[in-house]
Amino acid sequence: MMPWPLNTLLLGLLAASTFAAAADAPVAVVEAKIDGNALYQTNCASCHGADRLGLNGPALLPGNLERLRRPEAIKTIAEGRIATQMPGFSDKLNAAEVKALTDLIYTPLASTPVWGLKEMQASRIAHQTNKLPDTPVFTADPLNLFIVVELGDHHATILDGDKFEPITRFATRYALHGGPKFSPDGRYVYFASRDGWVAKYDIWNLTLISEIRVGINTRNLAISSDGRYAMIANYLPHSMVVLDTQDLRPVKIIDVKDDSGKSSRVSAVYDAAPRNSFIAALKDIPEVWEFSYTDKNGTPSFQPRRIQLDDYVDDFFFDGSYTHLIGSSRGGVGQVIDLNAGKRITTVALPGMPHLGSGITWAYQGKPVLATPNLKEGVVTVVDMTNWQIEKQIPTLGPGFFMRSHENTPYAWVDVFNGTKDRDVIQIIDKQKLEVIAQLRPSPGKVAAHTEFSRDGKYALVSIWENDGELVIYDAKTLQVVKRLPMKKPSGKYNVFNKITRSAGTSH
Ligand code: DHE
Repeated sequence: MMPWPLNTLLLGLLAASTFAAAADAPVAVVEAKIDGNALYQTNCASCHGADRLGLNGPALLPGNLERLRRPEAIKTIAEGRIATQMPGFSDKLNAAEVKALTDLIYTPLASTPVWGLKEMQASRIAHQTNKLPDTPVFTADPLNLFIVVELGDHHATILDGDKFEPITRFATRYALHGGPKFSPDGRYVYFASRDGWVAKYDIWNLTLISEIRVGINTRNLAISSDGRYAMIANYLPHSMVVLDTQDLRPVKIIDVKDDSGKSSRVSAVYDAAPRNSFIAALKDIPEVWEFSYTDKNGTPSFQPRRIQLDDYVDDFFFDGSYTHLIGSSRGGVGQVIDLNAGKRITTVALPGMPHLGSGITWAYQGKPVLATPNLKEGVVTVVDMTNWQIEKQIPTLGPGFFMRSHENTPYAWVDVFNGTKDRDVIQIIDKQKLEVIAQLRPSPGKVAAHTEFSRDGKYALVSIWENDGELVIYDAKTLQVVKRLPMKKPSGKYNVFNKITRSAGTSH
């Protein structure tokens, strides 16, 4: 980085030349040039990376901004972006400075970063190669553990889900994002960080096994239902990566491109266990891709089955049998895709910006319903999954982010994380009345978000989203606090049993 921003130097030169020329009028007027790069380093680099390759914010390169037109980019820099951590800068930067930043982010880098097989292999670290015991080194129920991701200082805690006592706490890569995923028996947990690191951790032996960097800017990862493969979705490069879960060795890298050669970021990838496949949606190409992992002759080919659509899919959810995918795009309509037929069968009039990734299902009057919080409006939308009609819009105190329930509780819990006020509230919805019946303030004045239930559904754990935050543990029936545990910005917590049994009340 330059010791002095270019605009300071130019202003200095301008002042000097004005002084020197004072005696010899007329003076030429030189306009100070705004240095977009210096502005970027001051205002953007801490989240988007000094090199614009992304950190906990996405990469800011022309190839990754394809769906964001310049006027929208200007608005985003000035006003912030809904449903993300991106603040508005209009109080710090003037219009010309915002424009200079916009010009910068639409300028290609001098050299395009490469992250291929060679780079991945070189990054792989085998922390543990010895065979470790096949029984847990602790006495707690190995299926009723919670993995708590603490974003505040980039650690994870393994929590005994009966005693609510930490078993261990260990450092993770920087800025984990998305739910960690488990092996089918719950022994191993896999993490993905926003900057592309995937880690495999042996919960029973409390030991980190291996790590590999699979991308520069990563979305999320999925584990096959047979436990053999991990599939990772990337924003940068425009790729998907398959790893052998045994040792995290790369099995296949898939360039994400359409027939014309246009490449795309990947919105996310999920395991569709009943179909024995991974399903991914693309951000810049209106397609959904399915990768079967049923072996015909040894290693699956991981050739995508491409389902072409009329609209992009940014956020999505599946029905219980994984026959239907319900997708939405920022500002678009909800579309229901029949994965067997390989086409869109209907649309759903979802208002605002539903957060389908946080959707949950339950039985209501004998039929399955899907409920989703909304990132833009104070409403939880309940959709009848037999006919894709809206059953009810439940008004809430403000836009939410995460929603959770469990088979053994009559309630669903939703936060006001995306609101401008009441962000310290968790609202409790009665799943049969379809209305809010209680609201909790776990720690008044502090942001509360992300609930997860214990294995039996008797306890609900809520995060206080602060660097010096907490897990607040509730009796899910009486709605009384039973314990508080200090944690560093516990962004999410994941119960082994609920995840590996695919509880309808949690994310998969
Ligand atoms: Fe997330 C899950 C996408 C912003 C915290 N988030 C996910 C998943 C996706 C996603 C696709 C599911 C992945 C999985 O579990 O396999 N998130 C996005 C976005 O597109 C968005 C809106 C913009 C972005 O910056 O990428 C976004 N997410 C955020 C945040 O700002 C949050 C609050 C803080 C952070 O960590 O950056 C955040 N997202 C989370 C968490 C989960 C998640 C805690 C896991 C939820 C779960 O319980 O499964």
